[in-house]
Amino acid sequence: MLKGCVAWPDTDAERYRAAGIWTGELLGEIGREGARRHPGRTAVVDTGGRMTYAELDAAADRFAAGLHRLGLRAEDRVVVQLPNTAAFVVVALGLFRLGAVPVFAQPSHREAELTYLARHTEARALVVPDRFGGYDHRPLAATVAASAAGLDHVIVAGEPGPHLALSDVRDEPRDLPAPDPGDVAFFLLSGGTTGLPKLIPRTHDDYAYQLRRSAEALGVDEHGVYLASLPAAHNAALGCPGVLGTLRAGGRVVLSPTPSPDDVFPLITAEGVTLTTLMPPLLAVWLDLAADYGVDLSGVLLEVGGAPLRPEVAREILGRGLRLSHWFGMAEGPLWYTRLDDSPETIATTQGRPLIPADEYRVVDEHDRDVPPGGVGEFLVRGPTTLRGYYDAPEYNATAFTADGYLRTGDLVRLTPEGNLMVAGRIKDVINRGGEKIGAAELESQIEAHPAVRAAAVIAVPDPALGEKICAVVVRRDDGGGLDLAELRAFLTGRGLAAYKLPDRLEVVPAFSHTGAGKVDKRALRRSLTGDGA
Ligand code: OOB
Repeated sequence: MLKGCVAWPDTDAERYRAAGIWTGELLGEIGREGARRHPGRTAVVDTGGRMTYAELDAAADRFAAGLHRLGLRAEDRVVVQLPNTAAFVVVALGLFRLGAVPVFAQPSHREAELTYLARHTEARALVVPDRFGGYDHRPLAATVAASAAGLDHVIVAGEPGPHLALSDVRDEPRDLPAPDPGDVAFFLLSGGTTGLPKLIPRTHDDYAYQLRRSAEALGVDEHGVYLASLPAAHNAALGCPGVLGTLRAGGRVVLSPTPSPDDVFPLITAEGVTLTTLMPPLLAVWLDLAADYGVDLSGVLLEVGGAPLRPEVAREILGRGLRLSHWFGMAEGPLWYTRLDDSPETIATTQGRPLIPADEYRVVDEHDRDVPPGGVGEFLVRGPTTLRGYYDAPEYNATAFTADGYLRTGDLVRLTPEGNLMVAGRIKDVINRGGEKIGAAELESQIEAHPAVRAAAVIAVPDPALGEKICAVVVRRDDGGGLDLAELRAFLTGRGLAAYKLPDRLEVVPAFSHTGAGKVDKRALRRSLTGDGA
């Protein structure tokens, strides 16, 4: 196992292998069978063009060989920040084939996040686009490389500027030693833990099983056409079954640069999309605009999760004859979903049943005692796709998992008598802004760097469109100078923080009240600012 990662205990690993859950499949094999069986069929479509299975397979091999020639080897970490383009797929498969370990960053991440990821994983290379969404990633990459020791290679998809062009990182395919399927294939970013963002190691064995199971569950085979409209770097679009699961099944992947109707609706019609993954706020926008754009969504299975989906919206979708699967998911591994033949009320009001039949789960109170049936408690999960430890975080791991290996999700749930999951809230200090997760502690420490701020507490405030927005509550320093929302946002942007983490609202209070445990009493803050103490 890669240093800093926690393996499953041998007894569990043996059980998962004996049950045919972990099969030794390598993620780098994705695309190979398609290239053999139907080389001329389209594998990937993006705004720049189309790639067949044969082209994708060859490009991934050449990229892996090019990295090898540069001196990269198995287990080397590579931060990958690419938008939804064919380059994302080529880079991911090439790295898997080399056995190097991609660290998937979001396109919206900036200096603060990328530098942290590069340093924390001791990355040897960084892959970025030239420009995306009007932003030039090349100077950003230069800054990150300059402050992360050992990051020797910046690779740019597109015009490279002073860096290496992705199109030049290629060589004649060569035989590379196969990685161990039980080892880490890539890292995902956690959607919310205490302190700095945590990294989730996903192994070949565990992710290959997630891809297989989720493709089976949603009926994705070689006729499937998957639209990635959320970033492919996020578990929801990467592997549920997403980009990788669709290619594994021999289907076609359509990559949209953004989830906005202008980008996705023409692709849905032109490519005959059969499945896409969405977070609830976008779903509402798509529903509102589909008729105006003349797009027919009836052929598309809508896979929705990541944040609470209002039952009224779900009922409207089903009422229009559209197909919906309602998901609870985490980058850490747990996945639950409603089946297509579940009743409309089950689909509208629950997140369904486990995707992974071998998962073990509990709903517990604050003393880790099982709550009575139907009661609300924290959701604990352990299983063949759920990590046993965050990367290089032994102290945090001691609290984030039970002694017997269950992940404490930080989500409050209850189970219906039929065994369906209902998310009821959370105890982790995270803001879920329309599906984007913002760790309060990370943002608070950034805000506290402002000279006018003595102390900061970040809380969620309700928002009709996004579900939650970010409110920064601060106690000022007497001598710190002026502070308003626009200035605070500019300050945080100047510190290299991604735009989705910027506060939507700023409140100044004279002092914080504290709980008995000495923490800022966020419930009291929420109550005083929103009338809601939940
Ligand atoms: C997905 O993954 P992450 O890692 O960005 O976020 C996980 C967290 C969960 O712990 C929970 O707090 C929240 O997102 N969440 C939901 C939810 N699904 C996820 N909260 C309420 N209702 C839901 N249906 O968000 C993710 C990963 C794979 C598939 C789908 C979503």
